Amino acid sequence: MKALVTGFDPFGGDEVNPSSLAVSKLKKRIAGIAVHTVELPTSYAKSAGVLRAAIDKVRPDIVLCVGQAGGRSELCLERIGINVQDARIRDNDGKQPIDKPVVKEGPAAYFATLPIKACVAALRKAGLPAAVSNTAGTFVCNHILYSLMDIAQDHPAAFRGGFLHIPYVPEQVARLGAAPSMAVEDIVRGIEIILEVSAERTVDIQTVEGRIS
Ligand code: PCA
Repeated sequence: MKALVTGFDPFGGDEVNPSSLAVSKLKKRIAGIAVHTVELPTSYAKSAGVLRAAIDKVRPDIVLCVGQAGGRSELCLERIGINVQDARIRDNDGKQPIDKPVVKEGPAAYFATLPIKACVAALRKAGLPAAVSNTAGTFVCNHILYSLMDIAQDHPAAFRGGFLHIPYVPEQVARLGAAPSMAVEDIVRGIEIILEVSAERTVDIQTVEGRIS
């Protein structure tokens, strides 16, 4: 079993991105899974190409992309990527697309294919705050979740994929001011648990994680 885990480089004027901080600390082998990592640029134009090249090279069974969601307090397993690019800020190429599709004439959305509810349950059992999220936003993280699942549609090597949005790390909140944060060690442990659960099961559990808003 092989896993590819990606993080993003810092964006929006920040000095670090907790996703690449955490991904760089992953062990090369977790519960029998060979773990490969790559950093993606926070760029609408370039990120999906770097991701596809890594998938072509590694030929993983599982792909987990990780990105920062400043302001969130939990490890958020994203359910869905939508075919929309609508940027509130510029990406690292200075681009700010408004209401553009990720893939012209692609489907409106793709679901992640990792067992997100089983992952959330296992994370909570390990004492880590976790949730199913029904929106990855409309910035580069949503773009990469949509692109990942679009690549999965016709890639010669079958893989399952998903996206994890993570809170700030404490050093960012020390600079930026009041917001929730999570220690990088806890984020690393969370990623390990997600990989273990995703390797173990292809079918998700049925638990109540729905939200009214
Ligand atoms: N978070 C951004 C893009 C890169 C990252 O780490 C997002 O949520 O879209």
